[in-house]
Amino acid sequence: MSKVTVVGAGFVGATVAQYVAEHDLADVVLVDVIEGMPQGKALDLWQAASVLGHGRKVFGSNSYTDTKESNIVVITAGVARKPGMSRDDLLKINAKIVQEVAKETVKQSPEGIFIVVTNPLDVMTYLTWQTTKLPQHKVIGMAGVLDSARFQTFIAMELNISVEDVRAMVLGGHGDLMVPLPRFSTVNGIPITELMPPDRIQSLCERTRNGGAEIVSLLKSGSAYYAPGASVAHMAGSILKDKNRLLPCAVYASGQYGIKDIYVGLPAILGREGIKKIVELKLSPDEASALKKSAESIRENINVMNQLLVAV
Ligand code: TXD
Repeated sequence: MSKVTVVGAGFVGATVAQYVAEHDLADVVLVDVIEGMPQGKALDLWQAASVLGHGRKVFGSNSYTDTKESNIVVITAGVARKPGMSRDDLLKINAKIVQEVAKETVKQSPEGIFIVVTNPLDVMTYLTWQTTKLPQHKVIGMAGVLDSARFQTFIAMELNISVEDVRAMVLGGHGDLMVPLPRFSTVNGIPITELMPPDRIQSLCERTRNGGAEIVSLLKSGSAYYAPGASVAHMAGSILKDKNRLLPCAVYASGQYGIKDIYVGLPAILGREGIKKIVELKLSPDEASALKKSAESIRENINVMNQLLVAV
């Protein structure tokens, strides 16, 4: 029996629970600090199971003891940036939350694989690794699957073709400096560089980099949750079914691509034990320097976080 715990039963957390159950991947435990809310969403999702025709159970709880022996722990707990709040304020608040969640969940599931979703993503994934003291391959961040899904969707829209045939790769940090890779993005094996002019590709890359902000500005309050939820469920499926999918994930780099000792989005093979391998591609000088720049900005943020946490 597989069990997935999702901490933070907000928009992304509840959507992860929905897709994991609907795709018959595992039973789900939804945890939140708000009393009654995870229980209500879980009961609603469990009732949907009888209509949809799967047998997965969804429990809601305010207690970590209910999460014990999970195969996967997903961390979405955190707060969103509010007017007047600096990036550092947000970093500090979410770092305290993620630290607490990581500490409590790893006690219950010391064998689990952790998928981190809370922003700032690469830094929170590093913090989860630091806090849980788990091996690096068992702590993974979700961002690259989502950013690549956005790029894939924009490519399909541009060419007016089915998104099913589009595969794209976005590496680097989950922020303005992310690195979409048109050379490694194809429509059923045909590089998109053969199918559209460079200026159109550049504009799709730009839209991808702003993909999160585009949705925030349309929603007015809150941020994206369907595609993020689907992306987490996709990663969970590769782990639970030991599928060895090659997906861009935030992984601990130990020298790959010339990057060391930080979490950053790289192509990786994902199976039962978590990250089985980081795949190294030969990047062009421009691609390599964009990835380095993105990695340096993550490193700076990790340093800021460590200073903020020491100061508490
Ligand atoms: O690509 C990606 N990684 C992302 C990241 C894509 C989408 C969203 N991304 C980030 O995920 C977003 O910036 C946030 O940091 C998280 C969660 O986003 P969501 O939209 O789900 O936020 P909500 O709806 O505010 O949910 C957060 C929940 C909320 O119910 C809080 O009560 C809960 O987190 N929370 C806690 N739960 C447990 N324990 C603690 N301490 C706690 N603190 C808050």
